[in-house]
Amino acid sequence: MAYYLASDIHLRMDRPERARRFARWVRQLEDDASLLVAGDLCDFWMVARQREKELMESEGLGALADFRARGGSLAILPGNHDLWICPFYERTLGATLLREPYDTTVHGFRLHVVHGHLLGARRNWKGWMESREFKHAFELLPRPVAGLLDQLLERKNSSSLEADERRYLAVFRDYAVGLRGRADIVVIGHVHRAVDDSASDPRMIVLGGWQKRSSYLKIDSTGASFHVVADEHQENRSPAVVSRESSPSPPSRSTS
Ligand SMILES: [Mn+2]
Repeated sequence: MAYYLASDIHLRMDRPERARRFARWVRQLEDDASLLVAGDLCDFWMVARQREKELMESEGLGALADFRARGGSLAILPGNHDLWICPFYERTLGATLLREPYDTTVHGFRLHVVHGHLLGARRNWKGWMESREFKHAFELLPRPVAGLLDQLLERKNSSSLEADERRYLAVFRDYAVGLRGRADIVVIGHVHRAVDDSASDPRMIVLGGWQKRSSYLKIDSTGASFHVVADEHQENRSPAVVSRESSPSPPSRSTS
């Protein structure tokens, strides 16, 4: 049975193409597959501004509900954007909620999974954005004001992106090294750039965001492979698939 990990899909109603791409991917998962979403399935915008009964109009969440209905199992580890709607995930999608750090053994690989925002590279003002007060304040803002704030944050995020990513990745690598001997693969999200340090011990994989491409880790009896698929609509060319296979002989440990 195949086990998949993805994170940072950042579903939101005003990005239907992203939801459609995610839904297409979910629909081709095997009926008996397991999917772990390692945080930020839904964007804060969607969490704070959409009523709960509107959420299921998202094609991405609909595809997850169908996946559950045909036998798939779904686990969600909350990220900094979707912490607030975990009860909704549990109730509506039948998801199992996980707490980080989450350790599990899959097909002989010892996995250690965190979303990544709590590892110490975060700016203080971003921590405040995760407070209940901020969410309540954001819910009450008139739409044009909320839209403006959303744009400002997006611009701020992209202008400092390079430096932020470098800072986070350095922290992530230190964190992964600290797990040597206890984990075979350390899986992290939050930073939207996909990274596979396949030669390091433990192997560190940053799952990457779904804003412009799709990326996921697949683990089955043949090994662990990380896939990054470019979006043909955005890149305006046929999808390029990057796939790295890890050693086909995982350490002989109990499989769960
Ligand atoms: Mn995040």
